[in-house]
Amino acid sequence: MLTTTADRYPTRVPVPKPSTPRTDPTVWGSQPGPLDRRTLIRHSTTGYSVHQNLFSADELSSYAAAARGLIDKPLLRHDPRVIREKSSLQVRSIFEPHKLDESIAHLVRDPRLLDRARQILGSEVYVHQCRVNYMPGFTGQGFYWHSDFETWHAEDGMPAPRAVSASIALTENFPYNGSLMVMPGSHRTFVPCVGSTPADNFRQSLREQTIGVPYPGSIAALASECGIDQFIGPAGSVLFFDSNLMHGSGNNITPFPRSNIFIVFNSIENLLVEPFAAPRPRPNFIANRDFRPLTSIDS
Ligand code: 6CS
Ligand code: FE
Repeated sequence: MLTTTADRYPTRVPVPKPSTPRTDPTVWGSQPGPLDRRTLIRHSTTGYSVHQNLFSADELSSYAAAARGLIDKPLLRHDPRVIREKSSLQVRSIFEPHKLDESIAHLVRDPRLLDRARQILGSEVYVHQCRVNYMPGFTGQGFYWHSDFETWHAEDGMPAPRAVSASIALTENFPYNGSLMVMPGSHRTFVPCVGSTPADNFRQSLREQTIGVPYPGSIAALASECGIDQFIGPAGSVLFFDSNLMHGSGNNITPFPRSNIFIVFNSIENLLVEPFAAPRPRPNFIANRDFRPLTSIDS
């Protein structure tokens, strides 16, 4: 008998629906790990935590070089994993860099990241999605306010917000070069979005998201309730943020690129099912369906 997973976070609805409270924990269980109690409480309350100096400058510059090297790879010129900016056609994101570069393959299995993700999610984890967002200087287009979980629930069939993103700064994240803005505490509210999901929506949404975008009224309400924080810091800074945290970034008109690697760890207790609000699942490079748990490498 085919079992269907209950949809506890309905979205992509025909008419506006009020926001609903999150009915899941943010930090799952109380497993031992590298995060102390104070950090776990802060992560649970605000929906994010910043981890400075996890990687050495040498390690970081090799990851940054690897990410830059992917841009000019002739083999990738017409690869669907390379997403270009709508206006400048410069590379906006490259998905699955961990399958394209050996050093990034190691990074996703680095215990300095894995052990934090396992502790927050209270289980073994696998990579749901990995991408480099390049946010090039002068022409980098931003990402409008959104909850990643809203998209991963609707279009990838992620049942619950039991996933955490690690954003690793490859270049300095200044306040003015398109750094990530987050609304602390917004992860505790689920904002249903209006509008059904077109087939193959990802072909448009990864360049500019128009479906799964909360109404300005909901964004304003959350912003006045939560405020807005910015993730800024030197290359090597790492932001862990909850899958349902409301976030966005502005355009980058400065000469300084804001390139970050995003690794999304999903719990093996939260495996993808059929999309909750889309005609069919997205491709594997956006929503990985190889659910084998990650094993750590010696860093
Ligand atoms: O659709 C997605 O999965 C991607 N879109 C955004 C704006 N953030 C999360 C993810 O990279
Ligand atoms: Fe996002």
